[in-house]
Parts: sequence; C-alpha cells; structure tokens
Amino acid sequence: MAGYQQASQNIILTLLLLALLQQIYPTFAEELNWDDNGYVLYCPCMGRFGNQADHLLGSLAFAKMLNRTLAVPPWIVYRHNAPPYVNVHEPYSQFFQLEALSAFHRVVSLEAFMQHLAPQYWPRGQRNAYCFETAAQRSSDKKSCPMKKKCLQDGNPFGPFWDYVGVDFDKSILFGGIAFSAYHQPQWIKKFPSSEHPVLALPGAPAQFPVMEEHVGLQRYLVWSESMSREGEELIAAHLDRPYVGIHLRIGIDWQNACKMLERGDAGPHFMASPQCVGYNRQSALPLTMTMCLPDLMEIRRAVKLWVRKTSARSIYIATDSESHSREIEKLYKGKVKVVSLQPQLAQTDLYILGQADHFIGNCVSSFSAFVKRQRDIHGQPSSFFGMDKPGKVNKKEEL
Ligand SMILES: Nc1nc2c(ncn2[C@@H]2O[C@H](COP(=O)(O)OP(=O)(O)O)[C@@H](O)[C@H]2O)c(=O)[nH]1
Ligand SMILES: *[C@@H]1O[C@H](CO)[C@@H](O)[C@H](O)[C@H]1NC(C)=O
Ligand SMILES: [Mg+2]
Repeated sequence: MAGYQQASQNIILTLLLLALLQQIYPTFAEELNWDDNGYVLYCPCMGRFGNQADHLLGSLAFAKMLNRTLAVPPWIVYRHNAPPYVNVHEPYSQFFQLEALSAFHRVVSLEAFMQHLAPQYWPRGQRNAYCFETAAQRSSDKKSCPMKKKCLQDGNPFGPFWDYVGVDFDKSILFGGIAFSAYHQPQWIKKFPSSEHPVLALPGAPAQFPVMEEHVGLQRYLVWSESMSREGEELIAAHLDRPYVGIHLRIGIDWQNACKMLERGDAGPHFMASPQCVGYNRQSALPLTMTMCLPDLMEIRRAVKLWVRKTSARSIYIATDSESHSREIEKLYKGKVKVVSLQPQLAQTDLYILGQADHFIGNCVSSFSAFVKRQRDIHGQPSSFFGMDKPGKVNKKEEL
C-alpha cells in the first residue's frame, strides 16, 4: 500500500515537472504544431559561414514577408582539410539560440521539422522543389530544380545537405519573373498559396548576398548559444587583458586571388561584403582600395598601432584565415602589449572573441568580418576596417 502511494506520488511529481518544463520551453511544444501558413526550406549552399549568415538574415525576412515558418537550416561546415574530410552539418543551435530568432518570426529547426512534422505533413512522394526556370534550364531535362546536384559539379554541398535531413525531391515547380524582394510579396502569395503549396523548398537561400541594407538589423536576433558564450568568455579571461583590440586578417591564398579582381579593375566598389564600408548606394559608394581588400603588413601595423594607442589596449587578439603575423605585431610593443592568436578549431570561437573586443579592425570585403561588425553595431561597440579608420569615410593619406 505504502509502495503504491509512493509510486503515485512519483507520477504526480513527474507530471508536475513536465508541466513546468513545458512552461519554460514553450517553443519545444510549439515546434510540434503544424503551421497552416506553411514553411520555407532552403539549403545554405553558397559560401562558408559569413555568406550563410548573410543569407540567413534575408531568408528570415522572406519567411516573415510570406508569413511562413522558416525551417532554419544547419550550418554547412567544410571540413575537407581535417577529419572527417567531408561537410559537417551543425544544427543552428550549436552556435546560436534558436529561441532568440522567434522574437522576430516563427522558426523551427530544419531537423525538428523533418523529425516531427515531415512524416505526417510533408511525406515522401509529395516533396516538391521550387526554383527559378533559369536554374532548371541547366538540368539535363531542363525542367528539374538543381536540389541535390549542380550541373557539371559533384553535387557538393547540395546532395550531402538534403541527404543529412533524408530528403529526396519528387517533383519540380518552376517560377520566373519574380524576385525575393518585398516588391513581389503579392505575387508570391498568389502563385504559391500555402493551402496548395505548404512547403516551399528552395535550392538556395531566398535572399541576396551581401545582405540587403534593410536586413542588417536582423543580426540582433542571432544570439550566441550558452556553450559558445561560456567557451568564449573563458578564453578571453584566460588569454586577454582588457582593453583589447581584435583584428581579422583575411589574407589567405583564396582571398589574394579574389582581391586580384579588384586589382585588375574587374570589380567596382561593390565587391562581396564591401557595401558595409563603402555604402550601399551604388551611386554614392566610396572607392574600394586594394588596401581595404588585402591589407599588407604595413597597413596592418599602421591600423593596429593607431587603435592600440587610441584605446590604450593592453592586448591584441588576432583572428586569421592563414598567417597571424603575431611576431611582427609583437615587435611593435617589446612585450608591453600582449599579442594573442588562438587559431581555434571552430571559426565561431574567433567570431565570438572579435565580437567582445574593445575595438575591432575588420576586412571590409569579408562577410566573416561583416558578421562581427553587424553584431558590434547592435551593441554600440566601435569597429573600423583596414584602409578605412572611420567606416564610411575615406582614409586621409596624412593620418598617423
Ligand atoms: N578561424 C578562423 N577562420 C577564418 C578566419 N577568416 C576566415 N576564416 C575561414 O574562412 C571562411 C571565410 O568564408 P566566409 O565566412 O564566407 O567569409 P568571407 O569569404 O571572408 O566573406 C570562414 O567561414 C572561416 O571558415 C579567421 O579569422 N579565423
Ligand atoms: C500568420 O501566420 C500565423 C500562424 O499561422 C497566423 O496566426 C496569423 O494570423 C498569420 N497572419 C496573417 C496576417 O495572415
Ligand atoms: Mg566566402
């Protein structure tokens, strides 16, 4: 009898606990409900982290414009130079809080969508792909969306991405004369009402690169996960003395090649992420110099010296895609300023540390730098660029 009472008390306690948990995690319960207004799915198939982040901002805006839930994709991490030598798909929440996105708009992780909703509401056999007619033109039958295979390529990252969530597409639905901008909102609703087209699955992000000016502020909804913040704060506490200047060196071989386009005159001031510093307006854009794209050691030293002096920095953090130049930078200070470059396994760790710096010097053309700059702008933290000490203002030659 006593045992029975004990057991029923345990059950009541468990139920109470479950009810409590549901209150704390309401999004978990919501994730399981189907949204009659439909979903947007896409592959972040262009570029690495910075590009994927730009695309996420635009995709959030697109999903909100159509009042569809956004199925937030995992990050595609290209691990081809280190084990496991393939693409790794990191769930969004590995780096950022999914719940923070819902302050802007309804979201569900693509993984949860596939696990909890797709089996019933988007079953095999009914999985339509949606794409531009021009994209389908490149397929062998000229009418299939390039979801898992890109013509003349091995299908990376498209195939592995949809395989990761276990999706094969059954049919392609093509469209044209329409863009992802707000101007076309009525056409989207008319062409693809959610009653007939509940899941809009796209081969790429319904967004532009670089991010449009009007969507830059959506960065505020990208909030670091607790594990990322904890790890980042621990590293800062262990290695850096405040104030510290954080710098992003984007100088590796792929970048040297990209900047050659600028050198040859094949690129205007709007080149990749550069609107962030030359201005979004094409007519009034400031010139984009080679120093801004690929700062040489002289410019790196000049900018570091300037900002270390201005902020009375006690340490410098160097994030880099290749060399850190830490020896050369150390030489400027003879041990009085600590120079740190951790070259962490996760690029996001660098992003976190740069985001927390007392001053940040970024690369204007890099979307990796742009991520840091946007985040800092939201929190009112100062940033500059190599070759541009005051964002939006051409460097005077005389300075320093
Ligand atoms: N850890 C680390 N990785 C970097 C750094 N700079 C570039 N990378 C790597 O190179 C990639 C650059 O691609 P992306 O993020 O699209 O930025 P973008 O090409 O500079 O516009 C990043 O995602 C990182 O994987 C850096 O400072 N630190
Ligand atoms: C948007 O979608 C939500 C969730 O399905 C719904 O409750 C809301 O009424 C919709 N808003 C509009 C303007 O249609
Ligand atoms: Mg890139």
